Amino acid sequence: MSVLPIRVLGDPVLRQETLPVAAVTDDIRRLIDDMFETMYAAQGIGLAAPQVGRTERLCVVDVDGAVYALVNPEVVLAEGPKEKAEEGCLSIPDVYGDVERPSRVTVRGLDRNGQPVEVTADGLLGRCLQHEIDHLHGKLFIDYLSFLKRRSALAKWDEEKDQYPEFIRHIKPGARASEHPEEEL
Ligand code: K2U
Ligand code: ZN
Repeated sequence: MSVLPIRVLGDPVLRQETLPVAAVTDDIRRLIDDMFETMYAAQGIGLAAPQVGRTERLCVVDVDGAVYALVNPEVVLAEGPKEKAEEGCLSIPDVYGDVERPSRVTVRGLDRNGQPVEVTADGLLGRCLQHEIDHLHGKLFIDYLSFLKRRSALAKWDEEKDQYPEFIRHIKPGARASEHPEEEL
């Protein structure tokens, strides 16, 4: 398994529509495994294929131990009151904004074995699923911000983006926050 470089805002791959996966092959399973490795190393709770430069329609999530690899996922039901919460994105580091989303979604797709899977979730898992599925259609959380908040977010990104030549963010393998920082000497 490999930790892959993450594509950041400005890379056109983040704005492309992904392609449905025709069959869940060993190559797709390898990509899924690499995406989990990359997500954990980046201390994320979700990751979509375009964020590692791939156009397959798939994402991975791990929210408090609720772990899913979803191939060709789609939201089949969005319900409940809209809820606003702060979001970030591994592809737009250090930029945050409040996003309003339906509080509960039902998502259908295929798992890593090509078997149908259906997830109904609210809370952080529900939000993460919506964030990741947006990625698969070229949509980013900043698109939901008001004009002024998006302008402010993009101004901040303008200050940060020079750290990522060619829109590539390199992640150190195994770069998890230590549980015992006092030991990090
Ligand atoms: O797709 C991504 O960029 C990973 C996102 C997933 C996410 C964004 C907003 C709300 C929920 C999930 C995050 O950057 S992962 C970082 C993170 C970690 C803990 C809680 C929220 C976000
Ligand atoms: Zn994101």
